[in-house]
Amino acid sequence: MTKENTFLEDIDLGLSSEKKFISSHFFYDKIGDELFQKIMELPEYYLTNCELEIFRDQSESIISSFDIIKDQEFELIELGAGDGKKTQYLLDNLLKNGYNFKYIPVDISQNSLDVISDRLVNLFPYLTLEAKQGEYFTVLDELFSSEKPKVILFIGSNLGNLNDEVAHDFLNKLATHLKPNEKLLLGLDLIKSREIVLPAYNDAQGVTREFNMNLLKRINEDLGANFILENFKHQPEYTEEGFAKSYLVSKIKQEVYVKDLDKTFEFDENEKIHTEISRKYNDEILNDLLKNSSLEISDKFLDSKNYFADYILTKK
Ligand code: AVI
Repeated sequence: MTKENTFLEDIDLGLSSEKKFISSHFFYDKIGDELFQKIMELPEYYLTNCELEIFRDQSESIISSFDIIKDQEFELIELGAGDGKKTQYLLDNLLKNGYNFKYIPVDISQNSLDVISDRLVNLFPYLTLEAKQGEYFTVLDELFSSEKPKVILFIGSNLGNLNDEVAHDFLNKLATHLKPNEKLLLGLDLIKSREIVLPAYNDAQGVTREFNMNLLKRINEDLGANFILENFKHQPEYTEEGFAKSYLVSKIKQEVYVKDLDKTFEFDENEKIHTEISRKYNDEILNDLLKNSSLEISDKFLDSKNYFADYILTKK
């Protein structure tokens, strides 16, 4: 099945459903990638700076928690290439301390991998880097055929974009790839007050609004739909149990035609399309997700405001 077919089928499913939804992984086309880069630089989007601070100030302790023997060659696998700005602190420290490792960023987007590879190879001429393009688990299946010890990085609270059931399955699947005592470094945004969380998803410059609206633009452009963007608004919500959710809300009663489906979808006034979940966590929630898995929390690194945590999970 091609990517376009999946998009078409998923949009059909989501817009036909009683509670309308569009999967957040469709945010990330070229424009979406650029908007997300901008989001990460917004003053309200505290997640990036908090995790950056953890990596900047605590890389040495993080590396100790990996429990790696210095001379033994190991592979540091990062799921989701990002821009490398946080990981670079870890790489710098590993190189300075003479660790023998290969850094393997994994991403579905070859473009993202090219950008991060160029940046890091320029910064660290002695870094051994081998980028791998593909779906996480396809690449992991391939990588785990080698016997070398591994550490997996999954940072940026990317797990939070999955609902708890899917996140539980995802962690379980990751665990099956690790050998006893190998580590997963998992970066998670923590539960905190709505006064802090909501602005992160509703910034004053309107970048997050544009990011959310870009979904409708994509459906118009890729599937020949006639969404009128002005007829929808961006609406983030937050529940104290730690669920930040984003919606696109229809301002009026209206119909939208999707040419590639030859189908018309009706929207009531104030009807919502759910577009994203950004889960916030604490130890209890994470332990629940790890129930019946072979991973356990062995360490935790916090930023100075206690907003964000990088957990070290060890394979039992
Ligand atoms: C990629 N992910 C962790 C971001 C988040 O915070 O859920 C995506 C995002 N959506 C709106 N702003 C940022």
